[in-house]
Amino acid sequence: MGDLSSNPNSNNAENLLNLPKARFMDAMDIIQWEGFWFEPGLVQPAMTFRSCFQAQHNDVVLTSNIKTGTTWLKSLCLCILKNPKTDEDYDLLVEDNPHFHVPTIESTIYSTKTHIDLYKAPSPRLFHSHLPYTILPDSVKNTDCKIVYIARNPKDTLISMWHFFNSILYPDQDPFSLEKTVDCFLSGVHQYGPFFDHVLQYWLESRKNPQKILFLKYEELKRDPKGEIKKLAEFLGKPFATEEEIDKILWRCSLERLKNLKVNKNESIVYNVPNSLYFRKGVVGDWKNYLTPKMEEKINQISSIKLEEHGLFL
Ligand code: PAP
Repeated sequence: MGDLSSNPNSNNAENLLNLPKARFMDAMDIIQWEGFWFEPGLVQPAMTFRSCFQAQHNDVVLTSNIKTGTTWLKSLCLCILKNPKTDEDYDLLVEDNPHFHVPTIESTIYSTKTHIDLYKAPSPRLFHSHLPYTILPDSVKNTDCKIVYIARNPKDTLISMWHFFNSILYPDQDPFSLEKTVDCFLSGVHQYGPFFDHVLQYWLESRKNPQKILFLKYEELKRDPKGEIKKLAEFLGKPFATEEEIDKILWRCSLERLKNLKVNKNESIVYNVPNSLYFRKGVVGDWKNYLTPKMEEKINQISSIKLEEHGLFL
């Protein structure tokens, strides 16, 4: 696809300067584009992706907001689509972190390693984006390629974000308070926010076109991993032949196993954070250990207006 940070459209650089800006938790600038907030460095690559990417009919596009189970989804799809069945012992996850094998398109500018040229990648091409549905390239929406979205309940997503932001602080930076993180999350002024609009867009599109978009929930994957991964494999056109295959993939992609692989320890890096930071607790309901009743109530209010009214319970 060429250099995502380059400017294929002379209007883009000018447009960038005119976009609304805000401070994200007093720590960094973020830019609003098409109703969503982004780290400044990601806007140009996202614009280029949107205007230049040509999807192929058998591409698989994984999508998600941040901290909703992306690493898990990438691992599962990698095993389903890319691990050759002829070699049972071959395991791509041992070779590198799932974020290396399945690039997040708009973030590849931060990559510390050379990524596979997506246009030349063997079919089916598998990649990921955190971009909202409305910003995806037209060719992704209008070809037969498949989209898989993973959603997670807002309270656990928020707690996961909070831990993540606090694990990448500069040496002299004060930790982010939970109060401030909750305010930020609810105002929508955070990376790929507003969270609720992001989820809702994919949810509504998946209901309109379930053959095209599979909407998965992190909590359902935890509750019924076998049932959900069967659904995923069938959607991807690679149904499992045996129960053993399912068990093997679930084990290979489990948090405990991935967390302890050499490639995810020892400060190895694919993007600009250590691989180990993608793996924390992976517990449903961890928010109960942190949120006050008042914070919980505020989040519930927005969830009920934004999501539950559309039949989406997270
Ligand atoms: P990203 O947006 O940076 O890619 P993402 O993978 O979407 O992060 O989310 C990270 C969360 O998924 C973490 O949740 P926690 O903070 O509540 O613990 C992480 O622990 C969890 N996670 C990562 N890998 C797995 C996995 N294989 N199985 C289950 N949960 C996982």
